Amino acid sequence: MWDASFWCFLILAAKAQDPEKLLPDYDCIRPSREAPLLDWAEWLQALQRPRGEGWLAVSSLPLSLLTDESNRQRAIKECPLGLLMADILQMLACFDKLHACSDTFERLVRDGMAFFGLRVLMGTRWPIYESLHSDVWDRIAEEDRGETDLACEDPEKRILNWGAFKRLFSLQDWYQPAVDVAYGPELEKMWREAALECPLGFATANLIKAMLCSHTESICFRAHETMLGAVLQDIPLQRVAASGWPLLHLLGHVSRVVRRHRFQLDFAPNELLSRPSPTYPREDLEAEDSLSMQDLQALTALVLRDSADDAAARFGYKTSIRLRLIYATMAHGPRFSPYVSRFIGRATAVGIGAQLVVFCLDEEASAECRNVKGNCVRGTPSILNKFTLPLVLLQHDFDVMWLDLDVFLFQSPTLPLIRQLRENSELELLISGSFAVDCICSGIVLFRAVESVRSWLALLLVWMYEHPYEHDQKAFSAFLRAGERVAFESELPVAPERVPRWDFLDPETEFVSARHVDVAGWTGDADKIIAFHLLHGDSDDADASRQFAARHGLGIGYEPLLDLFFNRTDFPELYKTPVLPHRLSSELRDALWRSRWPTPRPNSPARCNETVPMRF
Ligand SMILES: *[C@@H]1O[C@H](CO)[C@@H](O)[C@H](O)[C@H]1NC(C)=O
Ligand SMILES: CC(=O)N[C@H]1CO[C@H](CO)[C@@H](O)[C@@H]1O
Repeated sequence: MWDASFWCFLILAAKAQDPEKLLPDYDCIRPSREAPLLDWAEWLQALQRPRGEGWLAVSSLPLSLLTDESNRQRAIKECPLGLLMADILQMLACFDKLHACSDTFERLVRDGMAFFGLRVLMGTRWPIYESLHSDVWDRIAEEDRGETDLACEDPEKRILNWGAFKRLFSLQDWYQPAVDVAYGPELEKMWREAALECPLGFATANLIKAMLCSHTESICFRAHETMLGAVLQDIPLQRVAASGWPLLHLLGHVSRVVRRHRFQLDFAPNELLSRPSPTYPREDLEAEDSLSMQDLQALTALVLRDSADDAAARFGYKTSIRLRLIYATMAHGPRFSPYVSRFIGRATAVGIGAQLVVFCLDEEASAECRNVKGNCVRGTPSILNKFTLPLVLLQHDFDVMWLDLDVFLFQSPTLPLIRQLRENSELELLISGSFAVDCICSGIVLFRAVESVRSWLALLLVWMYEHPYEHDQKAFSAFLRAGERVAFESELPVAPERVPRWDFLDPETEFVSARHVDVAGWTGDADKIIAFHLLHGDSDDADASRQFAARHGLGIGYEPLLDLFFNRTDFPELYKTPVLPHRLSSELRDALWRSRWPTPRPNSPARCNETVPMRF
């Protein structure tokens, strides 16, 4: 049997600069070069079918292979989370049969879970937390009570009425009452005592706080994850289950609610993190490229290179600023995909259609894009793709301007970009901002094709990949040192002096946002607007963002501007000519004016920061 020290192998491996190790394949879904011990991806898929058939029933082959010690050694290199999954199923089977093997497997499972922690286990597709929420525990609950009072029902406990806290979780809507206790004065004043007096109650409070942190100020996530992990590492799982604390259930729930992406990439790690070889594209290697890379490569060969070079020649003739500029966006889901063809139509009307690449993350987006003969790259839904497509384009020496799909172009951004870069040719990254505070908004970003931007964006992508709860814009801001925080300074992988030289795009009149949040808006001359960001909600798939918005009353004055601007069957010329929307339709004019500030932008806008209490 192997033990916890085997996990050290993984720690050492992760330090290497191999792209495959920097973006680890936790779910074991990437094609492997050598013949694997078993088809992990196929097993994973079987585990994800509706539960009816039973996890054990679809796992007999993997489980029998993994009883062999040398196979386990291979498995820990090939697919450590698959091995952990197998051990969980073995453990539950042992407990179910009241067999002595339960101790061995319980120990292995606890060590494996401690090694990976909440951050990884919340993101993986292996149903690790789901399987821990098992009815096997109910059947053994009576057998295994230790001496210490893990249930904390004893009224002599001093710090908190733990029993009352525990019973909150049987309420229909336990969230707010549980948050109130977790952040309450008792736990704030005496968290060390609380950890000793009732470790599982303390762990539960930390899990709730990790959940709140992950969608407010995520910098505090790690502290709570550490506290939770420390408690769970010491207490056998059967005792956690028997204590009545809902941890084994909540782990799965919290993961579902806060995760914004999975460990899945459409581009291969080396396509993302390495520079293409000088002889690229090499036809003989084409078969090894990802589907997204094949699409992009075809476009690059056919049109993009020429379009970007044409534009560079056209706009750069009198200046030292030569941008080989590609515009990029992405779309998926029923709110966005239907508008892909009109987005492309508008881009073409203002003169940048040939340089626009659309990352089509579902079938409808692809169909819309193909219909208008756009430059389409196929992929699958993930917020990570907001970073992956620009990074791959940068690796291929294109400058990239990212535009969220909920941006309505009034005019081509190319000239304003060149003007700003001519004023300060040192700038490497330009980004849109808010009107009344100096917060960045990553809906519109220019990445210049220079090494500092490439390596910065690569580190940001790796960070996002490894933190499934992280919000893309917040991470962007933190990595630019633009006010928001996702980690303490010493934990960020980019040193301040390695941050690209960046500045805001004009947030007052040119690159502006709808006043759905009160710090956004525009002022001045509407005819000078370049891009209007309609702020049509979060592009990731976290339930938490929506729940948080609903609870905190965000989105006051919210209007479906995306539909208003992109669903004008009455004004087809909006998507065929560069006509300005407010000159065409009084409805659009009124909508635009509702975001207008009567006053100029404050000379010193409020500092961009957020504060959430950070307590254990
Ligand atoms: C656009 O408008 C049409 C007609 O009003 C409507 O049927 C359709 O659902 C709208 N599309 C979206 C994506 O809302
Ligand atoms: C926009 C915002 O919340 N700004 C705050 C940043 O922090 C300072 C000092 O803590 C506050 O005074 C600001 O209001």
